[in-house]
Amino acid sequence: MQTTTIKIKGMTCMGCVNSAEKVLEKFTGVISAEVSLDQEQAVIQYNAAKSSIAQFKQAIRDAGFDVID
Ligand code: 9UX
Repeated sequence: MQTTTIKIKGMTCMGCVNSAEKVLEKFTGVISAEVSLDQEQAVIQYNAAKSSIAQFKQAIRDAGFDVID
């Protein structure tokens, strides 16, 4: 299992946080996704054999938020 932190901009309320968590938790490889509004980031525990950081970033962008690389 791996852990990654992705920096996210553009979340303004807890609804945004829930949306971001939901898109991340859809990936079969994601074990847990904790998104913080204050810290503007997602901490994701995942199985790198099943999903990738690039997929997570794309999903967050598709949900309407900005990812800082
Ligand atoms: Mo809050 Mo965010 O009303 O996508 S849900 S701004």
